[in-house]
Amino acid sequence: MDFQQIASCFGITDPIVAQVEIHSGNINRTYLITVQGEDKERQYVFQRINSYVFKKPQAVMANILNVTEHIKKKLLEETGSYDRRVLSFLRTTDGKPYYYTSQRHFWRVYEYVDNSHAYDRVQTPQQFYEAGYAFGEFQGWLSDFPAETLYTIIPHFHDTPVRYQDLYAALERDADGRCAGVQAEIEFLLSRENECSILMDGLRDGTLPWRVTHNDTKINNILFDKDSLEAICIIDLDTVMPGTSLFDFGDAVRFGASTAAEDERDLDKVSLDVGLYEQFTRGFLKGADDLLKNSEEDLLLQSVKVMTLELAVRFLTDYLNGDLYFKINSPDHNLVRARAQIRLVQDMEAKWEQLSEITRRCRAEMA
Ligand code: GN1
Ligand code: MG
Repeated sequence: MDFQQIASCFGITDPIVAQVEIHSGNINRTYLITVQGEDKERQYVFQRINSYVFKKPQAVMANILNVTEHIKKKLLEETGSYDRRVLSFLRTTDGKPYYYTSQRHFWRVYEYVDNSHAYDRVQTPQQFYEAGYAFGEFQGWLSDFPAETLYTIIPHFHDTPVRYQDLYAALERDADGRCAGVQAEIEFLLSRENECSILMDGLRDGTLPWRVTHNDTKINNILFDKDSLEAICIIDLDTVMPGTSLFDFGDAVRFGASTAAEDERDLDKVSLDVGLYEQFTRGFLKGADDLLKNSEEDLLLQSVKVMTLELAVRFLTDYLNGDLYFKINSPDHNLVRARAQIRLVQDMEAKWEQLSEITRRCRAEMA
C-alpha cells in the first residue's frame, strides 16, 4: 500500500513517519497514519472501504458528509464548538471525499481525534452509561435531519425477517456443505423467528417512528477521551440510514453488555451483565431526552433480543455461504460468533424478569 501516494491525493505532503493497522472493525481496513509536520506530528485515519459490502462508496461518503455537517451545526449551536466531537473528512485535491485507486480501491481519510481511544470492551459501568448517553444524544441531533435525503446504503440492513430469509437461502444452497454440522444452532434460531419481526412491523404500521439511526452501535464505534473516559465522538458512520432507535439500543447492549467478546469460544464466559444493561439504558434514555415514544420504550428489552438473534442469523448465514462477508481469522470464526450470540440470547431469556424490572425502573426515573 502506497500510503504516501494516498496522502498526497488528499493534499497531505508531509512525510509519513508511522503507519499502524487498526484491527477492530469486521469490514473495512483501517490504518492510523502519522506524518511529520513542520512543527509537530499530525495523525490521520486512512480507511479502505470494503466495496463488497458497500457497493456504492460514493453514496456512503455523501451520507456521512451530510450527517457530520448536520451534527457540526448542532454542536455549534449548543456548545459553540465541535472540536473532537465529530469526524472531519479530508477531500482530495480534486475535491472528492474519497480517492479511487487504479486497483479499484476506495480510500477515505479523516483527522484523528487527539487523545482518544476506541475500546473493544467496556472498561467501567460509568463508561457504558456514557456510551448510552452518546448514542441517545446522537439520535437527538439527527431528529430534524431530512431522512429522505439519505441513500439506502445496504437495503434491509436491520430487517430481521429478511435476514432470516437469507438464512433459509443459505441452508437451501449449503454452498460449503456446512449445514449438517450446525443443526442445533439452526433449530434454536428458527424457534425464535416469530419474535423477530416486531421492530419492522412497528415501523411499517407506524407505531414506531422512523428516525435517522447509526445502525452499528458497538462500543468500539465511540471514541472516549483517554483521560476522562468521557464519550466524545461517534465513529463508523457507514450505515447511518433511516431506522428505529431500537436498532441502535439493541445492538449496543448486545455487544457492550456481554461479559465476553463477540467471538468468545468458551460459552461459559458469555452472559448479559444486568448492571451494564441498567447503565446503558439509563444513559440512552437520558441522552435521548424526551425524544423516545412509549411505543419505543416498551420494546427496549425485546430489541436487544431481536438484534442479538439477527446477528446470530447473519454470522451463521455467512458461515454457510463460505465466509464471504465478515473478515475471519479462523475457518469457524463466523460459527463461533453465531454461537456466542445464541448463548447471549439464552442468558437473556433466563434473566428476562430481572431485565424487565430494570427497564421499568430506568423509565420511571426519567418520567
Ligand atoms: C460489522 O465493521 P464493524 O465491525 O463496525 C457489521 C455490523 C455488525 C458487526 C458485528 C456494515 O461492523 O452490522 O453488527 O460487524 N457492519 C456491516 O461485529 O455489516
Ligand atoms: Mg462498521
